[in-house]
Amino acid sequence: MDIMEIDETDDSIYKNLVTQGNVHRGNQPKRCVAICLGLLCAVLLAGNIGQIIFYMIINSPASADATQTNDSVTSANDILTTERDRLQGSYDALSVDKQQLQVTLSDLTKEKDQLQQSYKTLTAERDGLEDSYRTVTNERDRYRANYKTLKKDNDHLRTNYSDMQKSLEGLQTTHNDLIANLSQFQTKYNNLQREKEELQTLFNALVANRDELESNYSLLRRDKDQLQKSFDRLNMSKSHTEASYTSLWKDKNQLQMMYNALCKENEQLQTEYSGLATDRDQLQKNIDKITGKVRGMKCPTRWSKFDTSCYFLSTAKKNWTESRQDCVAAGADLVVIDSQDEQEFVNRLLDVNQNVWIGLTDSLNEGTWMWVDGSPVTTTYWEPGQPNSFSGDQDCGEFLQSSHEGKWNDDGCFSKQSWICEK
Ligand SMILES: [Ca+2]
Ligand SMILES: [Ca+2]
Ligand SMILES: [Ca+2]
Repeated sequence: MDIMEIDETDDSIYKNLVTQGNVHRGNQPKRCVAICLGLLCAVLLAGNIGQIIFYMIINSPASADATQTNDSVTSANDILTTERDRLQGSYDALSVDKQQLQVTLSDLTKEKDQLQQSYKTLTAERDGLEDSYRTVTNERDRYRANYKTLKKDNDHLRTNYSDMQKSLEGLQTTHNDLIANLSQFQTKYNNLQREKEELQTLFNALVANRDELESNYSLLRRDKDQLQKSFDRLNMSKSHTEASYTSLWKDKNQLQMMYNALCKENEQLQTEYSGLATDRDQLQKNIDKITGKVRGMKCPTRWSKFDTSCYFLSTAKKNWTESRQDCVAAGADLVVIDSQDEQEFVNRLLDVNQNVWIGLTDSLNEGTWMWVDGSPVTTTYWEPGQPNSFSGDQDCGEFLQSSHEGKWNDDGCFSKQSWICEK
């Protein structure tokens, strides 16, 4: 039940009260009028009866005889007596009714007074109710105004409620997401806890390192002062270097020009190299053919065949120079050993612990060993501790036979011993 229903109910109660008061006030005069009308009807009825009797006496026949007159008078007297008795009865009845009506009138007067008193009371109550009605009406208007305000507030609250409902649903979704994230965060928290313990261990180690670094810092501080001095010196050097840099920049430009010239020359050489490579390939083919033929050729008597060369082991003994001259006289030269297989072949030619000259010397440039054909010495088989240029006079190479592959030694070129030629 809302406020409007309260207002309407109060209104109807007031109207009923007013209507009932009016009804009570209206019934009192009606009852008095009814009683007066009843008394008037009774008086008229008595008048009519008297007139009827009078005309009946006047209109009776006069020529009748005395008997008839006496009979008529007797009859009229009887009728009148009867009528009188009846009227007397009616009168008595009316007197009784009158008394009753007077009693009733008295009662009605009392009742009227009571009703009058009630009317005054009801009027006062009505005035009070009217005041209350106005008060209630004012309150109703105030309540209506409040109701409108509350209705607006209610609509506003409903709108807010809808928004809050949506927000709640969003918050519920967010809550579910947060629950899911919470488990992830819990896992991450555990991982972080474990990492924290590891970091704590590292931290302790770092604290120890920091203490050590602090002691090192003092040392570094001292070194830094020294370095600062060095830096000042280097700064001076830098100025000199910048001057040198300018000079080098000029040289660089010149070199760049030379480089460009060399590039052109290189391109020409590249072209020539391509031509030479072609010639080399052709020559290689020719060499392969000749090598095949040479491998098929036999060596002279007392010469030994190995690969494409023939080897001669002397029985005579001469110094290194004479030994080489003998080889040259035979169209050969002292042996040049340029492979592991050749090293082992030479070793097999010799008797046990036999030493022979080979085509190895550093007589032109002490310490720089060369083969007699001018090729550089790449792979060597020197005896451990050799070449030692013992007494400062050992410039020729000799081969020392051994159980495996043989070893080399530098010896005085004047020594007389066997040699091995190669051609
Ligand atoms: Ca050789
Ligand atoms: Ca030497
Ligand atoms: Ca030596």
